[in-house]
Amino acid sequence: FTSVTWTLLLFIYFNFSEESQGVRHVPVKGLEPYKPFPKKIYPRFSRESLMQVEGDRKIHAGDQKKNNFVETEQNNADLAPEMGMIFNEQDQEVRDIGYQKHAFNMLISNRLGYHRDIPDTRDPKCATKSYPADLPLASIVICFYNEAFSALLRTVHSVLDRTPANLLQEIILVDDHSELDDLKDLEDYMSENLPKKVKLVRNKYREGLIRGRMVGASHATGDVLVFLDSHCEVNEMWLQPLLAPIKENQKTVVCPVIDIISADTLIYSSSPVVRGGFNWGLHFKWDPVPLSELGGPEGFTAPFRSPTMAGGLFAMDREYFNTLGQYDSGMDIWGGENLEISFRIWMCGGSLLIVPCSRVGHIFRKRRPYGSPGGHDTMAHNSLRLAHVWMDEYKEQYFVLRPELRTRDYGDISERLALRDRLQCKSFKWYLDNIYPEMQVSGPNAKAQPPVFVNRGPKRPKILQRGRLINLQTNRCLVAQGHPSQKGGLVVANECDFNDSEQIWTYNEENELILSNLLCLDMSETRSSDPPRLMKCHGSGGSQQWVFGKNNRLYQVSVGQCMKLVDPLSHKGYVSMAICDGSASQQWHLS
Ligand code: LR7
Ligand code: MN
Repeated sequence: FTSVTWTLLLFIYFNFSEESQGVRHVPVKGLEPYKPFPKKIYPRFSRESLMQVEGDRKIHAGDQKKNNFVETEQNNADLAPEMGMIFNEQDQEVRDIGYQKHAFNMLISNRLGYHRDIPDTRDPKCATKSYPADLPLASIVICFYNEAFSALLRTVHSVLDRTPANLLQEIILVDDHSELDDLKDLEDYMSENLPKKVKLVRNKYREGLIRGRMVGASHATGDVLVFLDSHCEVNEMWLQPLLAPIKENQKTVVCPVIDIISADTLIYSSSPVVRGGFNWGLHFKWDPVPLSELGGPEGFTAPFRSPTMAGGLFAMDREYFNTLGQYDSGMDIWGGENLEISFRIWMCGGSLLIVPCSRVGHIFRKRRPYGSPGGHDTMAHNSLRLAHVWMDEYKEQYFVLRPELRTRDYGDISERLALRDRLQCKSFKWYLDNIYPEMQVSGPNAKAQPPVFVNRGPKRPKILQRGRLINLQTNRCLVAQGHPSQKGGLVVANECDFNDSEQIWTYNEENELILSNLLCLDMSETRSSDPPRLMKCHGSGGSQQWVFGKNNRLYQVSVGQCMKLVDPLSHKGYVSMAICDGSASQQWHLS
């Protein structure tokens, strides 16, 4: 009966007790006291590689003088597509590991450093607005799990750079038991480079972002809590427009407009003004803003009501956060808490607004780069809790779509039901009728007309050029190996046939290359060694973004490499991606 047996018994006990409760409920007070990270030098990317890019496109004009690269300012307006260019194996490694661990281009994130200018995406009228001088003090809470060091620090610095010091009580970083090595010198960086206002709390166990935020909030001392994800950049005058409506009414919860930071290029771009909704699968979605919500003398710059929030970026009076029941601490890791707090705010007497004059960028990834301990579907677990506590008879709409969840255990919700009772919250029917009338309900509860929407219409990128894509070494044309309508089909360099319209490419202002008006030339982001192929155009750049550059090169933005004819002597005409070297096999011309 040795230690092995004991370990086994403990293992069984913990697993069993977790299963039987449905969740591992770790109370906030059981928090481990703050422990510093062990020291380790953070590996920085090679400066030489960047200098080559600089020489090429002057993307760091004015910064060459400075020695410490990480301190350089990057102007987004000059952010060249070649920012992700790969010059050597080390670059390749940073890029590939970055995509694996973080699902965005860490090579570019690292090269950007911790400060950069971003475009002011606000409506120009916002700049003329003024706010009261005596706004409440903000505590910024940022939870992170295995975040890329450069993205986390850019988040923190953007807050420090663009927030008036007299409104900033503190920034609380909650490390949710991260496992990455390169986060270990955060403590070092903080003591050397950051003001005391930036604090670090480490969770002893992986709590997930929901309990993580509760931990962060419990350490806060400011009047207002402002939650941010760990891969954000706040924009000009972002905080004042959020604090002002809260000062006016403690029960107002506000969200900024969430701008888009591309996961592939890190380019910051403006988001349309939309509001939050959801579907009966209990997934958050964006909706157009009904005309009735906009208008008034302030027009598009006035805060407007939103049925739900995306979840990560919002500000709320700290006292109100507590009286409204914080979050459901029985929810794990990720998902559902955004709808839960949205329903709770509206049903229990508060209101949820989006403030168009406050803009914060967020890196939108195509996949979530982490799982949950034990591989549990935490979204389903959390949604079940939310449905059973808040949705009354309408939870049936969810179960119609997810019948397998009808009998799934969701743990103890008695505390949350008691909260709903204590706060004397309204019914879910009231919420649907008054706050989200456009939601379609099927069955006996079907509803009246949805309101009229602002119609923005799809944007069509302008065509810059049309023609054949010719490899200059061989004078062969890039064509589909099979039929150009075949998704996933490869492209090869063949004899040009000037009567064949299926060899015609269009190149547009989104830098897409579209063959025969059908499919886009595309690269796999995670398997950069795969050859280019034809895929449905997705319109979000990155893997479908191609740039013609110096030496007739055809540069792929997300992969950071150039297209190359593999063997000019072979008639097969295979192409692949390779480090850009200006050689003849890498020269292409669209004509
Ligand atoms: O176990 C975890 N522990 C954490 O601390 C898992 C995550 N986290 C951290 C993570 O490092 C990040 O800072 O929590 C934050 C949010 O996690 P993300 O970035 O993986 O989430 P997301 O951006 O994919 O998802 C959105 O929905 C989530 C539902 O639970 C949260 O509410 C996120 O905050 C939310 N993000 C946004 O609202 C940003 C805009 C996205 C949109 C639309
Ligand atoms: Mn996020």
